[in-house]
Amino acid sequence: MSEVVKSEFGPNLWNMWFTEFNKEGVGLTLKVSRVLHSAVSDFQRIDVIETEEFGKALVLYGSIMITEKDEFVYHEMISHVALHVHPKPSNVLIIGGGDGGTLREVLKHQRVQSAQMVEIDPEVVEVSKRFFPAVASGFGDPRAKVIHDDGARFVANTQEKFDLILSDSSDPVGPAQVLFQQTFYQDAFNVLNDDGIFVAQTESPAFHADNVRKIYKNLSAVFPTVMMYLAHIPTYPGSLWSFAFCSKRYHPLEDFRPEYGNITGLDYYNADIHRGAFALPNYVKALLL
Ligand code: SPD
Repeated sequence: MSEVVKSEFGPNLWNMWFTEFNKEGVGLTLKVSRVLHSAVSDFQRIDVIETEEFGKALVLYGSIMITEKDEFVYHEMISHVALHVHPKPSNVLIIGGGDGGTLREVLKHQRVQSAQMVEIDPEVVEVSKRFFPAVASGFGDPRAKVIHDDGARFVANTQEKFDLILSDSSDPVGPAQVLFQQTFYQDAFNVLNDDGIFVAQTESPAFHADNVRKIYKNLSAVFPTVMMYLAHIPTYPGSLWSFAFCSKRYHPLEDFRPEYGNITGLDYYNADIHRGAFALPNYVKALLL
């Protein structure tokens, strides 16, 4: 006799799909096997879904922040590029990054003595610890410190100086909007040491061309060196994601030192990727003119 297995989630869920609308008329659709968490924090809507192809995904404000399958690309690329250029990145500041993935990568470098993460939304940190322990693995490191504050307010007020600032924000809607403005970039510049580096995630050149243009204009008004680099992230809009390397002194290619890292076990970043990531297609170069 066969047994009917009842799903506690109901029969329809097995045909459930999540669509992130990337821009008018375009979206990424993933088949969902379970909804694990849905809440509205003081700052945003937070969802954790389990997808068939990419494993668990953290969705903030309707936009995918990480998936288990491809988070390594983003987190390795926002962290290791600058960490292989700066000779002494002792004091690192992460703005946003509540899931902990950037913190995890930064802490792989033994030259980092302190890594502070300023995340506005404590619920994102809690959700990541609960559902993404492999991403949140750096929170227990004695060099890590988590501050719950607005990142823009923090850099405007802190008396501390940093060697490296990584702006691991969500998209420029909702609470993260301010992290793409010139005022924030100027405040970040001011709290960097004289040879400091600032790296920011700068959205999709394919789908957010106007945003990308504005962001680079704002950055170039502040930093003497601003160079875009790219990474392939399957679940981000357009699958092609951009980052800005902004610096007071160092050049991302001339001052690149593969030996600074002395780390193994990365799944995306390597010396060839470091160099190749700064090669831009012509339509992307045109956004920066
Ligand atoms: N559209 C997605 C942009 C997300 C950038 N931040 C991701 C945070 C991961 N730590």
